[in-house]
Amino acid sequence: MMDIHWFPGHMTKSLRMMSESVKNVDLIFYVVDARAPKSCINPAFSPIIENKKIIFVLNKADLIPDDMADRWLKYLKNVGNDAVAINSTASKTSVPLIALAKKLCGDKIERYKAKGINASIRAMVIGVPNSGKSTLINNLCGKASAVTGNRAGVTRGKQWVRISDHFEVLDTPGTLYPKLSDKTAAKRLAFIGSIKDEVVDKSELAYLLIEDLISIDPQILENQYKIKITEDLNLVMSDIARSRGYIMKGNRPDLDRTCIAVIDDFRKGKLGKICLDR
Ligand SMILES: Nc1nc2c(ncn2[C@@H]2O[C@H](COP(=O)(O)OP(=O)(O)OP(=O)(O)O)[C@@H](O)[C@H]2O)c(=O)[nH]1
Ligand SMILES: [Mg+2]
Repeated sequence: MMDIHWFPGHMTKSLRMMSESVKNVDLIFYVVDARAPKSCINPAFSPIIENKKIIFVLNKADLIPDDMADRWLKYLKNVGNDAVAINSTASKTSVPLIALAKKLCGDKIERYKAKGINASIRAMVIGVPNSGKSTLINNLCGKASAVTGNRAGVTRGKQWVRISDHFEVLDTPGTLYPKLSDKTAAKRLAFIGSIKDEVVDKSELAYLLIEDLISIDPQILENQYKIKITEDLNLVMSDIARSRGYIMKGNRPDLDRTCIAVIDDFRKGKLGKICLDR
């Protein structure tokens, strides 16, 4: 099974920073990637955020089937959380999130107003790397205030961004588990780009990905690459290589290139709307 070597020291520091920041906020936007919501829920966050108001943001909902988004929202609500599904890349989609935040924390504004003070609701955005925290912030404020990018570790430090007269949001660097002992979560976090590509073996990752996809529905790969799924994953990968025309000298399939392409296709949503965590 794939071993992921990364930098737990760095993540321990992020968690420490997070526990400091939590003291100064009224509310937490807990951003999870809709393609793997369960894997994005970081057990290391729990002790830090207990006693805080939390809204789960099922982000990248455009990349999964609508019924899966509904089921995840229902699940998160059933276990006692507020939750909304959004596509942060489409403008103004965070309007319901702002309304919900005001509903949960609006009394603060009123309390301060009564004392003649102009207060703001302060929310903090947390989540694993690449889940779309900074994109959500830009959506909330309606302009590109935070730097975004389709890889882990784009945001390096925390940054307060003003959304409106009575609303401020804190962007934070993505935070992973201090120990990724949950292997299923680890591989799925790697599929969705939450773990730096430099620390995973992309070939191994691609085989794990096609295995996962086949177990969800063999048609995902069959339809996209016009191949027939068999038990033999090497054969499946060779067929994908041929289908994409990745052939080397001597008519050999270029498997390295194919592995990178499959991961890329999945990340770009070219394999269709897929939720890995059921
Ligand atoms: N399709 C889709 N893509 C999204 C959505 N939200 C963010 N993205 C993309 O996901 C990638 C990562 O977004 P960021 O906002 O940089 O993610 P982050 O959580 O701030 O990442 P770190 O700062 O590295 O922790 C970017 O390529 C975004 O365009 C969404 O709702 N739907
Ligand atoms: Mg960011």
